[in-house]
Amino acid sequence: MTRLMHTSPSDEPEENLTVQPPKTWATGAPAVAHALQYSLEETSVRRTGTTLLTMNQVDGTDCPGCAWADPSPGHRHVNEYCENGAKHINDEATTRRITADFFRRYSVSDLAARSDQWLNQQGRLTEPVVKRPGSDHYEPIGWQEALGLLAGELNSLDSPDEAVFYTSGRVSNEAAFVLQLFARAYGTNNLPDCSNMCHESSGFALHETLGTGKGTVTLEDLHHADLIFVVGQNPGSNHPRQLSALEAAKRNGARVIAVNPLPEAGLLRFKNPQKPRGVIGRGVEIADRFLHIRVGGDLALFQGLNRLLLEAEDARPGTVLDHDFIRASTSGFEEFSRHARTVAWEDVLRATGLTRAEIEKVRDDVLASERVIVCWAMGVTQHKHGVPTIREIVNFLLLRGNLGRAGAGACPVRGHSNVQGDRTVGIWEQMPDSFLDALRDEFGFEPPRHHGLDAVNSIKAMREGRVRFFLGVAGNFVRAAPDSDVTEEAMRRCRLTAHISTKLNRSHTVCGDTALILPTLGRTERDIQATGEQFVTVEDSMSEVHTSRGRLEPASRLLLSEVAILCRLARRTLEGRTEIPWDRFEADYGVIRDRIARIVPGLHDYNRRVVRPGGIRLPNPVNEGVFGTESGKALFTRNDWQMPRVPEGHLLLQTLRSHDQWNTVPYTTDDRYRGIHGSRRVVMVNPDDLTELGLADGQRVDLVSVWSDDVERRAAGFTVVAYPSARGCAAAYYPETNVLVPLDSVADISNQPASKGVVVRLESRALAGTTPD
Ligand SMILES: Nc1nc2c(c(=O)[nH]1)N[C@H]1C(S)=C(S)[C@@H](COP(=O)(O)OP(=O)(O)OC[C@H]3O[C@@H](n4cnc5c(=O)[nH]c(N)nc54)[C@H](O)[C@@H]3O)O[C@H]1N2
Ligand SMILES: Nc1nc2c(c(=O)[nH]1)N[C@H]1C(S)=C(S)[C@@H](COP(=O)(O)OP(=O)(O)OC[C@H]3O[C@@H](n4cnc5c(=O)[nH]c(N)nc54)[C@H](O)[C@@H]3O)O[C@H]1N2
Ligand code: SF4
Ligand SMILES: [Mo]
Repeated sequence: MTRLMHTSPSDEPEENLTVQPPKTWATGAPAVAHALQYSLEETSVRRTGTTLLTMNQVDGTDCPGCAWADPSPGHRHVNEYCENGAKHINDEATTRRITADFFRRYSVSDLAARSDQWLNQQGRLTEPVVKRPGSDHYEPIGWQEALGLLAGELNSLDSPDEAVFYTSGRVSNEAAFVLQLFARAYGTNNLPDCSNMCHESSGFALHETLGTGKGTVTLEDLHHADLIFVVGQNPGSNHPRQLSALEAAKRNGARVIAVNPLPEAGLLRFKNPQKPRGVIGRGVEIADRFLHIRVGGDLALFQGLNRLLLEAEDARPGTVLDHDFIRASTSGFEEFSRHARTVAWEDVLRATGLTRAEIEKVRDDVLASERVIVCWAMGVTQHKHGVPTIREIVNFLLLRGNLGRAGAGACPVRGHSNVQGDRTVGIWEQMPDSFLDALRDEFGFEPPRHHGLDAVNSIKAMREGRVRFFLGVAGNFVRAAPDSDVTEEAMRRCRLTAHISTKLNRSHTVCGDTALILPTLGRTERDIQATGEQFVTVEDSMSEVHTSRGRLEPASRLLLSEVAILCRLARRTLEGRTEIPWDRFEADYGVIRDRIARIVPGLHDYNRRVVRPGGIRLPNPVNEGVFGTESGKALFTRNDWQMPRVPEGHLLLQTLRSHDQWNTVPYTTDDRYRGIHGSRRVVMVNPDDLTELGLADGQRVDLVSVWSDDVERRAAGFTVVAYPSARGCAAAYYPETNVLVPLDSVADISNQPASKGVVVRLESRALAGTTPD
């Protein structure tokens, strides 16, 4: 047996952990104080004022945090940000700097032994650096030479498909469009992105059933819904302003049902920091009903619920289902309903851990509601059966015509602030022919038509030597990806790895023969090009496209913007091979937007419309009653039973975010709402499971994942925390536990890593050393 034991570097002393009872409310006065404290540690008082006061305002800086939508211009607060948005923006606006001295002092091996948190804390990257073959140190390099190295490498590959270009959703529309244009003009669709690991399951399921990969609701819809499901989401930490929307909905009479294996603070009670009442009062109860579901149980829940709705219709024909809508606008109902009636209750109850009475109460809520919205995030998408689960959610919405009308619909809550926009402008390894045709017509070259590599397949291709060049823009690929050791080994096989980044992260320490770090402007910074000051544009989770303009002086005068780096790289690589005006793109981002306007439906007249207060709302055909599916109708689907099988003595582990991290970047070792302080190497387990497993609260264990290959994946040195997680389910933080997620453990159809459905056993540390290899 091969043993993969990833002791992801950790500088935390073990004895620092303290555990308090989880909080039952989120976002009150302590949250604001906490954000300001973090801001002041990272930056100066004046910088904090500049960044926070313009955040999410018309013509201000878009929050680089999550993709939650801003209220319409007349309804914004002076402080239109949350505690975590403030942390993200100040993490970028820090006054700490990494200079050439730093890389003389620390070798790549030294840096590889540091924790994610330490690497981030070193501050902003300030000049391009290179690690040359055979060396263990980065050293300064000029931009010209750096781009020459990249271009030379790209032009020496046997095929353009030996290169991959990864992006995260922090990238603006302008930079993303330039990157995909460059990749395709160069000859490849290898454009993996963070979305491959995030909402890919939503994209596939919604596309197939509704003909659009995007959510169908606006903030207004949320405010006017009667019933809102929040499934597999922790908005108190990850989309804090969603709580304001839920609060507004509740004021208008909505009920909220939270579905989660953990009783997350923000789902229970919310104190709105933007209102005096919110800071001092008891706050609003958010969830009227909390379903303490087992990890992976959501498909079963919605199947059970759909069955109950069909039976309610049988009992009172003509009163439950929206027959007109089903007849006129959907197909597949018969087959779906035949199958739904066969769902066995004992399976549903086992998979969900809920009682039938609980699910019947949800049915009653649904029957009492005209307008229903289902919100979901990673708790739903990151499962083997993520796609069928979302299809089943669509079935649920279709039954009562909860699509295409006000106050109702599907709301996949996106992660990165511009992850949705990047897809709109062409970052996807599988863009449809209509988009590629438009690129061809606009730019006069034939883009490759065969699909490119997504995140998981890129790793496989690197591992097999089929990919030898990796460029990452605005992310931390090796930490975000599953199977950390496998991914790192694959990355090290590349001839060249390069990253366009604002801050240091582990991906910079896992190098190909040659490695480059290309430092760039962040969103908070002034971006001045040949024609003057530039702004960029981004799209939020509700398809609103708006501007973002930085105000701060750049962290270093050697920084280039992402657009500038990519345009220069493209020009250098493709010299004379295309007519694409890279120079003009770099000088004036408006020229890029003019070209996007001619390619992306809905972004016509982009430059003029996007600067209006509130920007552009991209049309969603579903809301005009149009389903872009093959049949032109919304599709009911039949989803066969799929549940994770967990052998005796094992738990189903979900890997999740703490309150104090941005994806792969922990800011501190605290998770305030869950009451965990001083350590991230913890595993949360229900006390009854601990008793059954013969383990104790506070005990040291290794997490060992179980998969069908001969590899033992082990995350060593975790402390058990007794926690009210659903029975049979454990939770631990990402990215420390990514080593446990096998590269082959992916969602069916979407190929998204199944980061929330990892079968593990807990081995007490005393025994761990003696496990046979
Ligand atoms: N502060 C902060 N904000 C962020 C991020 C961040 O790292 N930090 N990341 C951004 C990004 S890229 C994303 S994608 C989003 C992620 O936002 P979330 O999806 O909220 O992120 P996770 O921490 O992965 O939390 C998953 C939630 O789903 C629950 N869950 C896990 N498994 C299941 C299940 O099987 N069923 C159900 N019903 N629930 C389950 C967990 O208990 C947890 O509450 O947040 C974005 N916003
Ligand atoms: N086990 C497990 N794995 C997961 C997940 C999980 O829940 N569990 N979640 C998945 C999800 S939803 C996602 S989205 C991915 C996230 O994966 P990524 O998006 O790849 O990771 P981030 O941590 O957001 O990337 C942080 C880095 O981005 C760079 N950066 C920040 N701002 C900028 C900028 O403005 N410009 C540039 N050029 N660089 C910038 C900084 O260098 C920083 O170190 O991880 C996925 N992986
Ligand atoms: S909810 Fe999201 S977008 Fe809004 S301020 Fe907070 S982190 Fe930023
Ligand atoms: Mo994400």
